[in-house]
Amino acid sequence: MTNAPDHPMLEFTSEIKQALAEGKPVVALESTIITHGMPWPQNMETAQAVETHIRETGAIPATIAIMNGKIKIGLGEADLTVLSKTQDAMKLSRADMAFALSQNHLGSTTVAATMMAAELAGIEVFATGGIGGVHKGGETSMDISADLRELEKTPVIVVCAGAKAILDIQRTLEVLETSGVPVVSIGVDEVPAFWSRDSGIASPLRLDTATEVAHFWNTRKSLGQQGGLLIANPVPEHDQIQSEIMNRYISKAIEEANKQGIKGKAVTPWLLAKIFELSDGDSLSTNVSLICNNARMAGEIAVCLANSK
Ligand code: PSU
Ligand code: MN
Repeated sequence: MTNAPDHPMLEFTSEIKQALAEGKPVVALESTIITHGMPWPQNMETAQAVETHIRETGAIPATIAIMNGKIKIGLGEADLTVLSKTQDAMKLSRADMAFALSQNHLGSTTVAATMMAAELAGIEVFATGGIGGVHKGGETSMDISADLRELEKTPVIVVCAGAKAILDIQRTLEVLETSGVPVVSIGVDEVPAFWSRDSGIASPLRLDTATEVAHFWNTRKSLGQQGGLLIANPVPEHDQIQSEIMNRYISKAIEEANKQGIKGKAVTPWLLAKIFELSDGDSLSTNVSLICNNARMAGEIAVCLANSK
């Protein structure tokens, strides 16, 4: 049974509050993908489509953002429109979520900040597109996403489509292994690479069904283990972009980012926008497909967990 959460900074929709109090399945969703990951109007359409996919599994979607000094758990259409249209939202991670709350600044949550909010709210399952990780060249730039540290400490199941191929996937896996974070690919032996199903890198673990994931999670918890679980769910075959094609766009985008001196938080959104441009929008349709696919998987896992309680 999930605890009914009562943190003063959390603001729930009544549907989600009731669902959590009754132990019904709820899936958290991030909002950086809305403010920094996709252009208007596809960002809003995708956010709504993702919620519909979750509902179809029997779970309830909870999109998370920082608005009016509160951590909003569940956004209505008006909130979603504000977030989708604004150019002014802060991209928030562990380092700055409390800053945005204290300054009353509009902010979207990355994987790290969404995990923090989900834990506070008592939500165990979270669907996203891709996590942040070790950037290519990260061994010298030290650009390693706070998402990885968050996975180490925060007990949430994160369903993604693997590490984005703009990252150094091997080093990202090494950091996760050191941190004790299990990486489980669904139905495939290789870690999927976001836009492509194959990365050439063997997955540390593989499971085939949501039921098995729920059972693994419950087993981990019964051992008292802390931290998160990363589920890597490959993009549906008919929507993937072959890795050879993708890698060409990625190399070009990274070269240009280095030339322009793009640094810090700006790197991931900048690369995504550049790749969108280079691929003539194909990267965006693939992104939409994989997020919807992850939403369904996360919904199924949340339903299995609720049934196991
Ligand atoms: N994947 C996408 N679009 C995004 C992100 C990931 O397809 O917008 C976001 C997620 O919110 C992730 C963040 O947590 O990028 C990672 O940013 P950074 O590398 O700066 O930690
Ligand atoms: Mn970074």
